[in-house]
Amino acid sequence: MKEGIITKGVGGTYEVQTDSAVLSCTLRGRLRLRDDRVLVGDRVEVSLLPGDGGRGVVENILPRHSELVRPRIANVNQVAVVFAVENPPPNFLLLDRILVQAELLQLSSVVVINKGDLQPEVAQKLAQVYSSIPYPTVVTSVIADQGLDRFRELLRGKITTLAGPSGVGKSSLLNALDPSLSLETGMVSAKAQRGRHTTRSVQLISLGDGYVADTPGFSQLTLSADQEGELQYAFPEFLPHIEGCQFRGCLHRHEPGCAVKRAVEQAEVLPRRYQHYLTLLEEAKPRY
Ligand SMILES: Nc1nc2c(ncn2[C@@H]2O[C@H](COP(=O)(O)OP(=O)(O)OP(=O)(O)O)[C@@H](O)[C@H]2O)c(=O)[nH]1
Ligand SMILES: [Mg+2]
Ligand SMILES: [Zn+2]
Repeated sequence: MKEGIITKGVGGTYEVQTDSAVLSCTLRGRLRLRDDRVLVGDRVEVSLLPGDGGRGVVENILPRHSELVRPRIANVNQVAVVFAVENPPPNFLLLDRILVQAELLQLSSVVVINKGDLQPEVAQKLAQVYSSIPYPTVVTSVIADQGLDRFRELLRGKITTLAGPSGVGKSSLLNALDPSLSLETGMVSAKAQRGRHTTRSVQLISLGDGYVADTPGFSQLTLSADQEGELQYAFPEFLPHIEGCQFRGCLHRHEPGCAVKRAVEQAEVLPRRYQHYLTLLEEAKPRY
């Protein structure tokens, strides 16, 4: 029996990557009973079929640590939020939404600021902002061959899903890390017109000893009303201040003696991040 990870599943055939090979596998009967029993990202035990050694049968699914709904992948433990310093211009609210979503799902995040070649100084400033939160942050450029080793380092040993708008260079980055991938890249507008993303199937790409999902759709954050009090903990830079608030249960809006607001005034918390906290809090507010 071999252990491996499911990297792809199409029409009942699953690709399983072991430490030595990529196997084309079917499922043992009882695993087929429910269609959603097996996910890309699942660690599995495989028995090899006699023959050239490239085929096997998935016998068991090992315990799943996590299950992401969109993209539907098991055992993801990291999100790499990718945005471009320019073209398309950064959407900071979207970026913070993704970071907050990742925090609420208890996934670790890394921030990748791509196209650093277009605006090197702006890119460095943005990198300072996010690394002070603190998130592991890297400025990359596929064109100037910048930050790619660091990015590879951040992916090591993890199952990472990429998140970020169309056209920021997610596929280009993965191609740069492994040219043999030949992932499709292209212009934003042309892609949007064809609406290509929605139909793409989930797939894990093996990079070093890590795996990456190049799927554009990371679930959009929708907060339920009962997450109102939880939201503050999804802003890591708030944490050193929360205890200092005058009122227990302070939501850092208009409450007097609020240590988080004080931290914003003293430039210890970025005003934009605080504004986004308020925006997301507003969305989570119960509607009576
Ligand atoms: N200047 C510059 N352009 C880049 C860089 N990386 C990617 N691009 C360009 O940006 C465009 C979009 O790149 P993609 O890799 O297709 O972007 P994506 O994030 O995968 O987009 P979707 O698959 O639509 O989500 C392409 O024309 C790339 O050549 C970079 O570091 N610098
Ligand atoms: Mg892409
Ligand atoms: Zn407060």
